[in-house]
Amino acid sequence: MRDLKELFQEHIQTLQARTEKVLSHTNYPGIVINAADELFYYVDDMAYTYKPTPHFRYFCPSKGINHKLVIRPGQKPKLYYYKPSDFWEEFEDIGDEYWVDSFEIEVVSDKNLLWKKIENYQSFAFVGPEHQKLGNAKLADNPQSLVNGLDWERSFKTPYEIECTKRANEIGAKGHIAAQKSFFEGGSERDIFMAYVQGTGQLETEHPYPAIVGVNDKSAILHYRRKRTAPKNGALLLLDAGATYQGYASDITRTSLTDAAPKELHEIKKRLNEVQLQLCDSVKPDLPCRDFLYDSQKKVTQILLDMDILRGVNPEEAVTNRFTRCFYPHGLSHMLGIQVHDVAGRQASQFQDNILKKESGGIQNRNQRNLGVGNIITIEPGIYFNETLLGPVRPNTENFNWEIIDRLIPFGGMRIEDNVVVTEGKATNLTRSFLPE
Ligand SMILES: [Mn+2]
Repeated sequence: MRDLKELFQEHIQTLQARTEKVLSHTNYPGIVINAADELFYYVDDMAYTYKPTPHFRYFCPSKGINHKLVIRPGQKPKLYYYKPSDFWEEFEDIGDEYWVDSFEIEVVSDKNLLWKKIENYQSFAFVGPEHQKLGNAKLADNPQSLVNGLDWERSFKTPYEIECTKRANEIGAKGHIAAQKSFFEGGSERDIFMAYVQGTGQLETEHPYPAIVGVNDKSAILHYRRKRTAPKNGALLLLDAGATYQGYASDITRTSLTDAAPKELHEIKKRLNEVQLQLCDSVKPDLPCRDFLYDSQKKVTQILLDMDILRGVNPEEAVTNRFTRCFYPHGLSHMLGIQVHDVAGRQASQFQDNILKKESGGIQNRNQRNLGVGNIITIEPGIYFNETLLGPVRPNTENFNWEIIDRLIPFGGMRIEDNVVVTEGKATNLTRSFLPE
């Protein structure tokens, strides 16, 4: 395996070439990318957890605030590195990290001076927030076609980015293993979450999104955030939690069941796992994600039919009639990268805005494009028993088996999610090698 430095050097060369292509198409002489300042709570001197602008992070792994990056054809990227003299806060030295040699670096200790320097890049495109801080300088404020062009490129991951995502999966998997142990030992949602944090060795602020730790019925709330101290000794755990490596996210979901869970749930989990692995195996270049969602909806419906939870319809009808949506109410897949729901999933082509908006059975996938080599996507089918979704169809006693459904509602539901790289051959599953189950 090549080391990270070598991979990064190749990454930055690729990004330089990609950016030059976007610049020549959009007729800007260069780009200034702003990592952005901190944001503060209302009438407070406490700041939100800081994340640099993703466009900045794509080029530069530095986590610090206010840095600015200038990309021009034929020149090494120039990094204005913000480092004031301050005794309240630590502003880290650049150090000798693997990425430092790839930039021409100028350290600037004053924020206003930094903005003054940017004003010299007249007629460049400016990417990121805070364009208003530029005063009278004429830089184009986030021109849509240029941003689309860069976003599109960003959806094709370089070997460096794939390696970072792989490492983020390795870290996340350690967290999942520790969390599952806590669950099987009777831990509460809060105990399980603490075990996850400990297992990853990362602070919560370093995780890519707030972990979803749902025990029993709470597992059916898709973005459930509370971490309760009770109950303990749950029957079902849905854990959707990731980690990061140099800004790149993993996004992993596992569902665990104890013997106290109804036997139907054990069977559904076994079947859902088989379906999820089949879906991962069918990932390939040119696959239209909209059809892929439909395929997953039919496969999930088949499980519900085989288990006699749905009746008297075929899978196609169940999707169209929106019966499937009552159990599987979300998309199958999204792009994954620096952003957990990464960019360009709804772009039809490089310089077009997000225009792909097609539903399947009342559900829109975040990813609507045809897949391409280098895309990293999630595959995350689910089956839930949630009164909010099922209440409106209760009058239908012909197609829904309420005897089983009502027994399962107290246990919530399940989802299984892996991160997959599209390649020319068999897709690479970045999750299963670290977390087989
Ligand atoms: Mn996801």
